[in-house]
Amino acid sequence: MQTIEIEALQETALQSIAAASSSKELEQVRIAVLGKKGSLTQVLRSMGSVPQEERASLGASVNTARVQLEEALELRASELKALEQSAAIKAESVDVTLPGRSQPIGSEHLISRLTREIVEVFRGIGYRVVEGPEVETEYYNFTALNAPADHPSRSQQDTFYVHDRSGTESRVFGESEVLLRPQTSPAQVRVMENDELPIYILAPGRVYRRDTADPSHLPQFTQIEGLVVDKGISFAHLKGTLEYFCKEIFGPERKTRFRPHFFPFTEPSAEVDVSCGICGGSGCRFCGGTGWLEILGCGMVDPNVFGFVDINPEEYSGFAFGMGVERIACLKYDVPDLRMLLEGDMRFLRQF
Ligand code: 2NM
Repeated sequence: MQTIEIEALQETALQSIAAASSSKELEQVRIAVLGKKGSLTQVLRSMGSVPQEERASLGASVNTARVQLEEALELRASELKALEQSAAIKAESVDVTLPGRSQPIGSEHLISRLTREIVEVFRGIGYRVVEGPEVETEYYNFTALNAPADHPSRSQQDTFYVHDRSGTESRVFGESEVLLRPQTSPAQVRVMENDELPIYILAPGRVYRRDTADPSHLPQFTQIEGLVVDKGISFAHLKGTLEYFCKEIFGPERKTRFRPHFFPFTEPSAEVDVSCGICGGSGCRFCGGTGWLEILGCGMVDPNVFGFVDINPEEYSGFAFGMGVERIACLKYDVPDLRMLLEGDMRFLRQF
């Protein structure tokens, strides 16, 4: 081994160090030169067999080569580390100038909110909420509510009956045909059958009627019915309760009036009107020139209904009422068409 060979080895190694394009490649160069079996390491190991007179100068050359290569390796390592770090940062970087993706925030629908508000008014005066099935039987929906066998609301024209798969036979449960409830009162009948007296309940929920959608009808809507059964309940309690409710929901400036009406399940019965919010009662197109808008039906529970649920009408009396929430929403917010509530047009819904 000659000094000149060591210098050549050193030169080749320096070139490899300069050419290494990654830390991994550089590490391989280091192992090839300075590792256990590296080229320079082998030279160092063979120093013992070098003749005495050459040993000092050859030793110095080998040492110089080792020191220089170590320095070159260290320098290149830090260069490559810096390059690799900035490449990694670039690869992971986020362009903060890009426009963000907006997350539209939903909100409670007008009908859900109004249902909740109406329920809150009655909870405030001691009513509790009950719910019942939307698929009902003719017994709970009509028979127990004193609707005669030939009452028009029982007909296929007015009520959705559930049929079998072939669509030819009515579905029957026990003795009774199965239908989509057109009112929530069957839930109240179940309460009168099962619960302790007195009863102060509110039954909100979805109901179904065979009507074509138009400005004042929907085939499916939200109804709220109320029922009180207690000792000594009179029509005065009914009037006071519903007048209080109207003031809470429509505001103290709106007036109410009761008109006699007929329902099979109440006697006497009445419809309640609230003064028109557009004209204030003088008459306009919104109220059909009458100054009044119809908002609910009500009455004293017919003793025949009590007969079906085994309540003694000599001991107890009660009143009941029912209203359509979509209709109340239109009258409260002066919306001319019930269908607007269901169209999902955000320009409309955002106003409430
Ligand atoms: C109405 C109008 C009048 C009503 C009656 C009953 C029950 F279960 F007690 F018989 N629940 N709801 C009732 C009375 C509903 O809706 C216009």
